[in-house]
Amino acid sequence: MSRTVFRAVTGALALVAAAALIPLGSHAWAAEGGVVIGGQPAHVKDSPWVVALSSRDRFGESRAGQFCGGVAVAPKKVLTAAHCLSRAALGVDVASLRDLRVITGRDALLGAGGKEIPVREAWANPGFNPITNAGDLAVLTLAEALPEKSVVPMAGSGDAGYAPGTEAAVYGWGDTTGNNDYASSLRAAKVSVLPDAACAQAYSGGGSGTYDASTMLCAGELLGGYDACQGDSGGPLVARGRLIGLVSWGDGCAKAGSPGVYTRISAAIGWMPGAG
Ligand code: 4AZ
Repeated sequence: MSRTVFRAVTGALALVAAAALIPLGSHAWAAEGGVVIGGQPAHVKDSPWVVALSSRDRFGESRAGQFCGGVAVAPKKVLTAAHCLSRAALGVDVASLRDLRVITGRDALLGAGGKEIPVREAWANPGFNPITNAGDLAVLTLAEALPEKSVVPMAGSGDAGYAPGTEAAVYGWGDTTGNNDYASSLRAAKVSVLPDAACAQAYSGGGSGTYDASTMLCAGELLGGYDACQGDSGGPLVARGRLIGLVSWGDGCAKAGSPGVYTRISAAIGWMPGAG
């Protein structure tokens, strides 16, 4: 298993599974900021398509079972990262999870608002490569439809949102410091879409993964400080009102010279099941 996949695992799972895996403390983390790193509180009333993935069986009650993010792109369809559903992340096969749910309409994980909707079907891209991280996308079919206003449109290829320099926002309940300080309430950070060369240079193969501009998207800040982190995986990167990426991987969080890598939505629209 790659280190990157392990980084998708939340602290709660780390308690369950640490014995068999690389200790989190072995990684040199960036240690500043807040979401997501460098972020601020965000509210599902403004971004109703952001959801949390939950399994209390696997990850415990303390954070309502949250272990990854997700994003609604149709009333019954939520996208997340394939690595979130991997055996490496869950400790079991996703098919055997009895309580996989999407938490919608709730900022604070332990708050009362919103809904928890069971996942009726989970499809993880069988082509996901945990070594290079290519193809990091999964599609969840919900047991109950979300309101039409709770979905975000996907940005097709050619959408202006993919242009380097575009301001985007990444959302999640993940680690806010790189030290396992998980957010209890939704946060978002502004990041810039970066030139593919920034990630190609940072991730040329080896350690964390291999950047592939045709299926991945590079975002962050060249000086670091603003980024997604562990627990944010699968969550949305949105620019100009459209979904351009899913939080996927990176070397640590918010480090200068190590931008965040996202699944490029335009590259997956053609092959993801049930598009539309
Ligand atoms: C993760 O493990 C993860 N800084 C997400 C994003 C990044 C690194 C790790 C990018 O969920």
